[in-house]
Amino acid sequence: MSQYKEIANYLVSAEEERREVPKVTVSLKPDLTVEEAYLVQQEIVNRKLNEGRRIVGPKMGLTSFAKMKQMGIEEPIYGYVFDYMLIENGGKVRLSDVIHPKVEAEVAFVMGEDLEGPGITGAQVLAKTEYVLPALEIIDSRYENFQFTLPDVIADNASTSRVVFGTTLKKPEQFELDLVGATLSINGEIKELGAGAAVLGHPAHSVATLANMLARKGEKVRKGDVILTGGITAAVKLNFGDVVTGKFDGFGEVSFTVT
Ligand code: OOG
Ligand code: MG
Repeated sequence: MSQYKEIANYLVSAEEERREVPKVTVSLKPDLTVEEAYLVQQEIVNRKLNEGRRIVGPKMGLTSFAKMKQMGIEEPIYGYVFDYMLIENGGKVRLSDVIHPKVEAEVAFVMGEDLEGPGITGAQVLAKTEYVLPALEIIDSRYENFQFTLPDVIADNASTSRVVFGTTLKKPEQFELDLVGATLSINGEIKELGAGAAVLGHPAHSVATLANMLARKGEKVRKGDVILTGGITAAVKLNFGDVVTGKFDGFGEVSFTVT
């Protein structure tokens, strides 16, 4: 078995058994590079596809200037959302299904056409977008204490765990997505707030960056992909009984309960 596949199995076991594990770079592979981390991630994706899971779309992570600065990086990361990760709006996230979840408010894009980099711009993204919609992403690093290096988090499918999409679909031209404000409340109390501009200046830039990153591997963003563009707000830790609500200006609400 390749070492990448071995690391992929280590991380999928942690996810499936709902337990946190030491970072890959602690001892499994201390010299893991970003390029190798994406090969591990690819093994995770292949394994899930072989098990009959379906990809909903790619997701971008670490797209806020604050998170990039904190991680000391110049480029965001991506991972993949699978069908089994979807929770309906108003539904439940069971704590027993996850490890130490956090939630963040995001804007998602549904692509109407393929987007093939390099050189994709935000304007091109908007022209090829079918709809935009609000989302709450539940991230759940498989690593101890939710702590990791850049290669670790890439290998771990960018902490992807669950997603709740809102039910209000809008055409992107109805909005100035950089100015869309969002609040993230737990049990009626606002915990975090922000605007679309927190995401690389404009959420469309996040999709453009994704297309340009995928182009390096000869891949593209596909028509029908539902893409999470990255947290507008900081991520908030979830606890049993939390009622979580994301309110997005012009988009309505997205919510779920932690049980
Ligand atoms: C990595 C995933 C971050 C986002 O929107 O920035 C992410 C992490 O912070 O665990 O999904
Ligand atoms: Mg996210």
